Formats: sequence, C-alpha cells, structure tokens
Amino acid sequence: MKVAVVGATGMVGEVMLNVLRERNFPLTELLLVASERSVGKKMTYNGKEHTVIGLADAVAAKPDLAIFSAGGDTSLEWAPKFAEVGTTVVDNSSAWRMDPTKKLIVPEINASELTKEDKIIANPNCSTIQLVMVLAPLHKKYKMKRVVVSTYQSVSGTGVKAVQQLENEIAGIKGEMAYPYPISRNALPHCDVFMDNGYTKEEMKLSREPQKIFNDRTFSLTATAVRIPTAGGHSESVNVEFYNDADVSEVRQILSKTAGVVVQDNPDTNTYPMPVYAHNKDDVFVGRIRRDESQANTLNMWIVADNLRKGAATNAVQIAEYLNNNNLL
Ligand code: A2P
Ligand code: 11C
Repeated sequence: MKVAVVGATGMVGEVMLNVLRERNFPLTELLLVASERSVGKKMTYNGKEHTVIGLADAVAAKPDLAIFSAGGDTSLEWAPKFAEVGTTVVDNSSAWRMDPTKKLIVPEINASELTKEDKIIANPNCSTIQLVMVLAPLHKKYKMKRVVVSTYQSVSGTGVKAVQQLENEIAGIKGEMAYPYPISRNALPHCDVFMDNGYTKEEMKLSREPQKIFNDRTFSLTATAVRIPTAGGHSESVNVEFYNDADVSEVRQILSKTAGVVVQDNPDTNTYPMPVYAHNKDDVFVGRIRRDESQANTLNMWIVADNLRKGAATNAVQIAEYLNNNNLL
C-alpha cells in the first residue's frame, strides 16, 4: 500500500509516523509530504531515509491512502485533489468534520459506517475522541440526557509554538507568544478562536461532534475548554446525566470491558488518571467515577488521554487499519 503522510514534519505527523511503525502498518511505499518550506528535507522512517515532497507531487504519485495533519486550509484545498485521483484521505483537521457528506469516525464506535465510497474521512477533535470513547458504552446502556464537560488541555494541542512558549517561560527566556498571555503558572479559558455565541471553537467542536459520531441528537452537551501548562495529555471533568439510573460499580465494570478504555479509579490508593501517565499511550483513561449527589441519574468522572495519540495519530491510523482490513481502500 502506498501511503502519504501530509504534515509529516509537524507534531502530529511525527507521532503519526511512530504509530504507523509501532503498529507495523502494511505500507510498501511511504510519501512524506509537507509545505514548500520543507521540500527536500531528509527524514528517516524505520531506518530508511526519505525526502520530503510537496503536495502536487504527492497527488501525482496517486497513493492508496493519505493521512492529513497539516491544518484545515491544506485539507480543504488538497483532500479533494487526492480523492479525485482515487486516494482515500483520513483527515485530522476540523475541515470536514461537520460536513454532512463526510463521516466522522472513532473506530471503536462507528467504523462500521465506512464504505468504499468514502474518499475523505474525518478524524474528530482530540478532546472529543477521549470523551466519546468513555461515553459510548454508557450511552448505550443508560441513555444520556445531558453532558457538561470542562477540559484541561495541554499546550501540545496548540502546536510547536505553544510548546516553545511554555518551555521559554519555564526557562525564563523571552520568546514568541502562541497565546495572548503567559501559560506557565496560568490557566486560559480560551482554546482556539472565539465564536459569535461567546463560546470558543474548541467548545463548539466538543458540543457538536459527539452527536454526529453517535448519530443521535437526543442528548445535549455543553463545554468549557481551558488551556493549562501541561506539555502533553488532555484531561476532562465530565458530568453526565442519564435517563436511567447508573450504578457506579456497574459503570466501572462496563468501562473495564471497553476496548481502548482503562479504568484507573481507587481513592484508597490515590489512583486516578493523569496526563503524565497517559503520555505516549493509546488508551483513554477514566477515574474519579462517582454519583453526582445533587441530581438523580447523574455521574461525575475524570477522563485523560494523550491528545497526539488517541486524540489524533492513533485514531487516524486505526481508521486506516479498518479500511485496509475490510478491503475498503
Ligand atoms: P512544514 O513543516 O513544512 O511547515 P504543526 O501543527 O506541528 O505546526 O505541523 C503542521 C504540519 O503541516 C507541518 O508538517 C507543516 O509543514 C504542514 N503544513 C503546513 N502548511 C502546509 C501547507 N500549506 N502545505 C503542506 N503542508 C503544510
Ligand atoms: C487543542 N483540540 O488542543 C485542539 C487541537 O480541531 O483538530 C486540535 C484542533 C483540531 O487545542
């Protein structure tokens, strides 16, 4: 299989290449694609040197699969050009997620919707993926009514410039700012841009993507997204109201048996998910599961995952694996 990684020189691109290699993805040819700035640059994959190419050359090579993580504008312009030459695109940007003609996939939940006709497939937002991985089995069992989520998102979600800002601030070096304020020793209730309704774009992604993934608009969701000075790993405080009573020990049991979800929940031993432990892992971690004592049929929980892994690269590669294993490419 001829595979193009678009955005190969970026933060998610790097993790994408690690995940492809770790999972022994059956590629026979790899095209590393980035902006004109990087064309000609040498990169190594699996001990073999590759030269970075531009998008036009990559389309001309007609890969079977292109995994994109090069920003929304690049996806909007180039994904259709790949699709036209028969390439299946798995896109990690927000460009196509809410397009009704495109599918928004978390393989453990809705990969069965995919067909050979899907030429541009959207990967959800990182904070959405970890949320729905935990909510999916609970929604199935108890039926969700309303979800209130507050996120604690790492600087790696913003990109290289933000990671650099945090490192500079910790080292006491003055440098370029990715955020309008210092991020070290701070918390910014501001992820992505503000919208006309007073929410940020990140909050709106969290509110809308789960309904599309579950193909269900019978529940509602509201979000506050906060940037905190962690290097990697997003955390979420989640309050979820169901139509039916959810017993906490049964919930733990259901989640323990959910593929891709790991329960870390024991107050006696201070066991709960944290970003430092989720780092470099593909699973989604959940803990602090407890009844909301202020309201019937309602639970609180804490969900953590590596936003560059299951939140981006791993989920995209899992989609590609599903397509390949089911002869959909
Ligand atoms: P480049 O390194 O040449 O700028 P990050 O999110 O870490 O900033 O990474 C973004 C990725 O998307 C990089 O690989 C970057 O390439 C790539 N990229 C950005 N803009 C374009 C573009 N216009 N065409 C192709 N690739 C792009
Ligand atoms: C963040 N969720 O942490 C973002 C990063 O829509 O894919 C990914 C943005 C996106 O800020």
